[in-house]
Amino acid sequence: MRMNRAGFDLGAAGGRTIKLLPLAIFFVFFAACFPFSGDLPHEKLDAAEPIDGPPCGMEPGILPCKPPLSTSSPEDPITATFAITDVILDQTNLDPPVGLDLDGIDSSPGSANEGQGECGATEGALDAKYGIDNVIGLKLWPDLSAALKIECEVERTHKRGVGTLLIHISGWNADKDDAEVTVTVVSSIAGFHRPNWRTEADAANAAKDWQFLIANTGTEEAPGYDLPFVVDADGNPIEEEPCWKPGLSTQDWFFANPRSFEGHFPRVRTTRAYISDYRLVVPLDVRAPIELVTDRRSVTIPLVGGYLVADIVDEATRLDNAFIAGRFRVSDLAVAGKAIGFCDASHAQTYSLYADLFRDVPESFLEGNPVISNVDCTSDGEDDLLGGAVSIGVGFAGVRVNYAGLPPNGVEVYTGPEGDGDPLPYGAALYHEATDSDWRLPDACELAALFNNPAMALPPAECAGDYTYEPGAHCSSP
Ligand SMILES: [Ca+2]
Ligand SMILES: [Ca+2]
Ligand SMILES: [Ca+2]
Repeated sequence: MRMNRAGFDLGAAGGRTIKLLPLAIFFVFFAACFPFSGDLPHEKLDAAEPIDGPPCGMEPGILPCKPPLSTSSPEDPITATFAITDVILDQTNLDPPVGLDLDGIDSSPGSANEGQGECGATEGALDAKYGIDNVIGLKLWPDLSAALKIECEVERTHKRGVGTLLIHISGWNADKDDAEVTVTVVSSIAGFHRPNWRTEADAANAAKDWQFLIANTGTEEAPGYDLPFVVDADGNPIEEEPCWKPGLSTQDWFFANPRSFEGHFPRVRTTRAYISDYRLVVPLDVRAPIELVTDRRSVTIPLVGGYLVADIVDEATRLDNAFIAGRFRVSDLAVAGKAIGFCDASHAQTYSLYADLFRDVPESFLEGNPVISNVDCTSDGEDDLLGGAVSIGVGFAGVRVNYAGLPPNGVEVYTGPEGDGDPLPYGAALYHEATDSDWRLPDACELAALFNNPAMALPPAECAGDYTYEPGAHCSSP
């Protein structure tokens, strides 16, 4: 039962479970006239008959071609879970930058369409080499990175097992080409170094008396943030965080955050991923955004026509050259800006300058009606109508780890030690709805306002210089 609850092993869980899937959520994808806006590249036919479709191949900026359907079988046995590491937002020093040529137009310097941007946007007018569209990584983020250290914050939080993004592949034939694999993306609520666990059932059994709690970790002097922590049956914290030992990273086990699930099913899940020459291609649904979480801020990434791409390398022990790319609607970007710590409303108008790809995203687009180019610009800077979309590409790597399932007993808000009743300083009640037992994602501007302390939105001191995760003392034992 736990495996069904966790949702990862749906393929193996039998037809009864699969019938319960809300099919409409998982299988609706939208079509449009732009390359990569939702349509996968046409598969190479077994016969030598060419068909029209967006360009595909192994060159930078485009998606690899989908292999023939005959490469996949419903019995494909391989599953693998990877944890993402080394997130790179700032693309300044990367040549070429990560990302896709999302519009099929090369407006890079020296190209025939040099400087062509949408809606008169100035910052988004120049593509990178190969026509790659990544305005956030090349233009917006370098301007912001002096004030924010998200890459460092993500690393220090995810390495501890909090918010770690887990990419789970199933239905893989273990070969270099597979036309159909299922990919699920969830974030972890806690991770532990457990060399002796072998299966998800081991994890569930070991954790059957554990409590997964959400509590404020701060003190009166240094107000903190709501973070998950785990105690055993005697109330002792379980602190053996992941060790990330090279070559032994599957000794690290990660429990999924129930936030990543709708009922018993993962929110970010597709059966339409494929693998071409060991390059994984995963279409992303704008209505099921990936959540990137640190211990003091968070960002949801609702990409229109987004993809996750990654090379599966070293006998499937690592992901390399991985990225998420797509279109970020300006209105969504304004919301995300606040959650990551840009608390001044005027930033919202600024984002319009970076509009790159198309003028607006009408609802009809999401229903498969490609009418984008008929929509007027609305981002004139003189009203609150924020139009357009901004291109993004976020690079990362991945390490093979193990998936422990959902917390066996769910997650509770910590309200104080038993018999005491006093919540911790700045207790969870400050920032949770009374009925909300999920971990609410940190929102930097909300926290700064709540504590009347703008410093709450600033990066942690240890992110001022080069940061490297130091595994705990328990990791030095053999
Ligand atoms: Ca397959
Ligand atoms: Ca462009
Ligand atoms: Ca382009």
